[in-house]
Amino acid sequence: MERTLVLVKPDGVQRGLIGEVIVRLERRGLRLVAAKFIAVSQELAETHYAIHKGKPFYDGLIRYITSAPVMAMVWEGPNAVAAVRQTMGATRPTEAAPGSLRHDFALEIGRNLTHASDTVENGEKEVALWFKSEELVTWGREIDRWVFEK
Ligand code: IDP
Ligand code: MG
Repeated sequence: MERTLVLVKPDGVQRGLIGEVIVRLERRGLRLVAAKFIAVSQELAETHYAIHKGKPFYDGLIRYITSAPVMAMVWEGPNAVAAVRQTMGATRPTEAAPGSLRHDFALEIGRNLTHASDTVENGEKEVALWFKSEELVTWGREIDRWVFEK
């Protein structure tokens, strides 16, 4: 089953939107695999956002993600990566589709509430970066056959 890393970033936590993010992912039919509420270390932030090193917004991004606790989660389901990116909306909130989280709750690209893995490959890497394998819960729900076709 495809897995993706989701972060409710510091602004989402401070604004009391952890529940809103979880509600939307649960309601979509995705299955929670792991969750932890943590203060992000400088080292974890730099590894997670290594691809953005050198960009003008990089220093601010590292300050943002380490500024207050985040809610880190792993969600799974068919096409989980694409489904979660769609539920979050485009990176720039003013370009996010109406009904998406970033459209409904954010205004600025540097305060866009959430992170979600952008490819299946990055999803696997990010899940391994943020969680130990023993923190990932393998389980099934009674309703899975009514949400997942196979
Ligand atoms: P994503 O979070 O939608 O995958 P990325 O392009 O991977 O977007 O950028 C990572 C994060 O860096 C964004 O979510 C946003 O918080 C921040 N970011 C990206 N571009 C800018 C910018 O131009 N100004 C400020 N922050 C930015
Ligand atoms: Mg990204």
